[in-house]
Amino acid sequence: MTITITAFERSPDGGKGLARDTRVRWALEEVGQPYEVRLVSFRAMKEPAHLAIHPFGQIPTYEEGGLALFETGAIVFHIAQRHAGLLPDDADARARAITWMFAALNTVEPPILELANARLLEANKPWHAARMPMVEDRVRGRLKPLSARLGDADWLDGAFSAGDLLMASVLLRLRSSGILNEFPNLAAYLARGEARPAYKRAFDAQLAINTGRN
Ligand SMILES: N[C@@H](CCC(=O)N[C@@H](CS)C(=O)NCC(=O)O)C(=O)O
Repeated sequence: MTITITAFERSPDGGKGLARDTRVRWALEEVGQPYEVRLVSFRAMKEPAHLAIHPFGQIPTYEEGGLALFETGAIVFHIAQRHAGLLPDDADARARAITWMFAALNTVEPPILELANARLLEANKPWHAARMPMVEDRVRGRLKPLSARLGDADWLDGAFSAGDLLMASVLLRLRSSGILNEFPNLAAYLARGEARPAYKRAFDAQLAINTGRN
């Protein structure tokens, strides 16, 4: 059955791989599943045809036969459950990997998004400079324990899993802030994720669209 995902017709990041279709592409590449991409404009995302699949009018979505999903966490989880390569077979190890998926999206990503929004949308507000240290410290408050837990391991819990895929995807958004460099083991962890051939394929595919080279 053909898998079709949606992505921005033109991503606001110009192809840095921060749009969340990259996470879904990465998961599909890791498990070796071919997929098609339907590009959507900002306007089309808010129109009934897209809202029928994604109630919040966003990307990415995932369609396979009669199944339509939204939310990258749910999509990556679905891919990881259906295909070998992203979740361990052992039940306890699998539960721990799923825990890291939730930790990435529920615990680590929110302050990182807050920082991104503060930098992008609030830079001209009179209170911006006073607020930034607080927002950055909230990010450090998550990175410090994450860094301590990772230690000198390659991945968060044994072999690379969907938990690492989502955690690395979340950390990517910090690159331009420099904060990640305060935690060298996390910077190296992200670099390991980006060095995976599946990530490179996913990144290149979205870059090709965003630079008009597809
Ligand atoms: N929690 C959602 C967030 C989806 C999301 O924020 N998508 C962004 C692109 S990365 C989007 O579509 N933004 C446009 C909009 O919200 O209008 C997920 O993980 O899939």
